[in-house]
Amino acid sequence: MAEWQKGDAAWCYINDDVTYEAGKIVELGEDDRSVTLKLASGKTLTTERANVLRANKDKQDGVEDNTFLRELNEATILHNVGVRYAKSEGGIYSTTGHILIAVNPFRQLKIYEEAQARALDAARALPIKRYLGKPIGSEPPHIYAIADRMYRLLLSSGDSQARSRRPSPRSPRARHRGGPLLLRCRDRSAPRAQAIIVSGPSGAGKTETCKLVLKHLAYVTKHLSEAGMSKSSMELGALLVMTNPLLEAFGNAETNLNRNSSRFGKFTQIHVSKKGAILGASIQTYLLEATRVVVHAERNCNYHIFYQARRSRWPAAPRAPEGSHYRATRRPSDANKYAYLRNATGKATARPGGRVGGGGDAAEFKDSLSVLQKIGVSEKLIASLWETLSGLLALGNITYGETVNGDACIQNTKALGTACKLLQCHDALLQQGLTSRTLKLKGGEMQAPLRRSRRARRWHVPLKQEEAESARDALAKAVYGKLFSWIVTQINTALIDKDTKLDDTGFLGILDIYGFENFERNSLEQLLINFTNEQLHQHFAIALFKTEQEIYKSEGIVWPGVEWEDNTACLEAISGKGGSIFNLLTEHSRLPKSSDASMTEGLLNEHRKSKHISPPKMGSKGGRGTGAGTKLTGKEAFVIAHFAGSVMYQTAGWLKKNTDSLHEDLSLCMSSSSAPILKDLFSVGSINAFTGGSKGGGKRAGFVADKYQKQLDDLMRTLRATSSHFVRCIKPNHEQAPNKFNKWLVLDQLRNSGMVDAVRLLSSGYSVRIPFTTLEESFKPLCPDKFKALSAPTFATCLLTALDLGRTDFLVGLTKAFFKSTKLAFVDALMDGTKKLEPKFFKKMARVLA
Ligand code: AD9
Ligand code: MG
Repeated sequence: MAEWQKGDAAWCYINDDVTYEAGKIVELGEDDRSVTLKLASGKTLTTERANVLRANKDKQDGVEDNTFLRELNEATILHNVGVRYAKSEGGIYSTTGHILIAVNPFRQLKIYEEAQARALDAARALPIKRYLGKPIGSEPPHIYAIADRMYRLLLSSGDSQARSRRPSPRSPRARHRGGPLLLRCRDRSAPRAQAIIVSGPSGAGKTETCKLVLKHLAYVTKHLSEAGMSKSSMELGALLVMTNPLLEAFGNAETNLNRNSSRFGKFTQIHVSKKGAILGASIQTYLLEATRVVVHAERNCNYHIFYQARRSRWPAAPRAPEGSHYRATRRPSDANKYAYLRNATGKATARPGGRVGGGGDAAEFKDSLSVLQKIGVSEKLIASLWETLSGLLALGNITYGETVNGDACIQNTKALGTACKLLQCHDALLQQGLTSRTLKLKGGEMQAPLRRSRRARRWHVPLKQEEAESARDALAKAVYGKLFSWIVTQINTALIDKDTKLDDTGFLGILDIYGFENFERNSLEQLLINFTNEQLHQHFAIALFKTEQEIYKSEGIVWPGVEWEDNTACLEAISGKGGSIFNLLTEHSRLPKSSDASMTEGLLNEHRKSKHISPPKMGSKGGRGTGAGTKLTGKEAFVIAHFAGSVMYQTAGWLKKNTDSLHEDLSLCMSSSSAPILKDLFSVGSINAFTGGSKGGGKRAGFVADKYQKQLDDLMRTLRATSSHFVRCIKPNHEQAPNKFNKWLVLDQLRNSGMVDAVRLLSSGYSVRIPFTTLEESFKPLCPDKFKALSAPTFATCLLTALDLGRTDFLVGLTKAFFKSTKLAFVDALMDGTKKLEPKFFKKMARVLA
């Protein structure tokens, strides 16, 4: 770090609310540890040097690529992103190297649609067309630029056809910035697969971003279709965009953080031919939040589909096979009538207009229905689907009382009757499954639950009220989880022609996955989510290293390499061999007499000396907030030091969650249903609600964490084989309001998304990159004529050596000079004209030239 000088511009960390405030150094403490600043607010403040970061000059405000900032640190990036956000619609985007930062505008922008763009000044408009075939950096940052780059890279790694789509020679603008040179040339070594990884917290705009990527793809493939394909590329592109509302109807819900929150992770793979046509696509989903079906918090809702369907006629006209029966009604049934639609306060959350941008529940119901019909689901199955959803609501209305023996008994038999009718199952079977469970004798075979066994090899053990309620809810969750997987399977079937061979084709992958979570209470779901983010962070780091290496390589420079804090040890602690969290969880889930507390104790014992797992601090009450929970001990919670910060996990209920078992009687009851969908979903070898695949697998395949780990392993293997592109979505405020930029919230996300680490990586090498053109514009007019004719690299070398920069302080590439950040102040002073070029300086230049 260069020494501070009086008059230096700086960002001073004030507190978590204000974050950084601009100022100027007015005094340097004699102890070498403090500085005094005059802040922009007029205040004078003495603080530790550790709280102060270097600032850029004003003229650098709002640059498109954060790496163009001569001072790269978290304060300058935060400031730059904020300035851009306030300045223009397109300013929601900026880049850091090849990473796109997208700040949610929370309003409709005119930068996406052709029609809207045309209405604007054509030169400033940003439709898809503007980005076609353009290298990154030649146009302002945009998601279309990343989508286009991805598509071009995929084609350029293909056959000779790709050559004709090579980007046009770079504009002066691109040359000025240096741009990503690797894009200029055809890259035969690039993988035949590209992936875009979109991350960010809930409501940051991940799903909208992914939809824009799809829209771009549908646009570019619109006119491409290959002879011999039974489904044209254009149809498939349109189908991909079109099926989104159906998937969102089943997998998205209103939460207090996002009115259209995706409650599952999604990886879409689009197979593309060498000529650029879409051959087929498939969607893999992860970790649907099934609990939401039975319980949701205040200001939250159940899945959209339940409300959409209330707008339809289906509850009143079940089993109607005609499409005409599914009309939207004007008077939906009252949501308050259904226990599963009421939130934790006991009332249904008001839903003024359905899903955001969806046109209201009635219109969305029609959309969902029309997608189901378009993807070829039969009327019989559609009717069965509505009935089943309706049956789940009826199931939720079943309430329990207690018999004289203290066992559970169903109170409202009317709800039970409705549920049986809609789920088309045997009344007595369902009633029995909801109030008791069959225990088998060792070696005995499970028999039809109602049949009395002469050999008495089984018992019906009555459930207590709480157990019965949880059996009812487990059934609703299992049915919904399977329904969701079934919907995904139907979409996938429509998106892929079974006769199309996809083995050797390249693909574009789009990953829309939950961001890092740290709540007041963090449970197993948060561990799985944060484990995903830990894996993705590692992938990000490796990919970033590679990109950085390529930038140097494209400039003809050997990359010096930098230090990076590796998170492998943390990943090992969670999922590695031996006593990792997942292994211990599996072990304790198998032991009949184990408990959450004994698992937690065992875990902390195993990791006594671990840097990554520790007991909760004495008296801690929860995650990052003050928390209202009870004090936690080493039997109820543990802490993991993640790359994005420490998270305390509370382990109550983990063993139950991990086994996720629907008791066998209820499973059998569903498989004996005459409803076409249920029969299918609960038959042997049916869809696995968790993974969407079919049942089966190794001996650990039954546990939730193991299944998820396996699913994630597959995903990571796929991602590692791609060339990955990263989009970091940022939520600028909690109120989901336009034009509101909460600096602390944004800074927190920049840190959690690894952007600050990325900046550190960029700035610890030769982070200051000045294009030759800038050096020439600034210095050539000041130099004697004989230097003006020099080529750009020679001029840069002479100039920088004459500036007394040491051999290791800078590197000269093909289009720009790379500097150590320590030399920035000196270079800046010269470029500002603060330092004069003396005649002796030109003598030095001449000596270098000689
Ligand atoms: V969650 O983790 O699924 O809860 P996401 O997916 O990150 O979340 P989403 O894409 O659903 O967030 O965006 C939330 C809302 O922000 C959308 O419903 C839009 O109203 C708004 N949004 C997001 N991106 C844009 C955009 N580029 N332009 C306009 C946007 N509005
Ligand atoms: Mg989403």
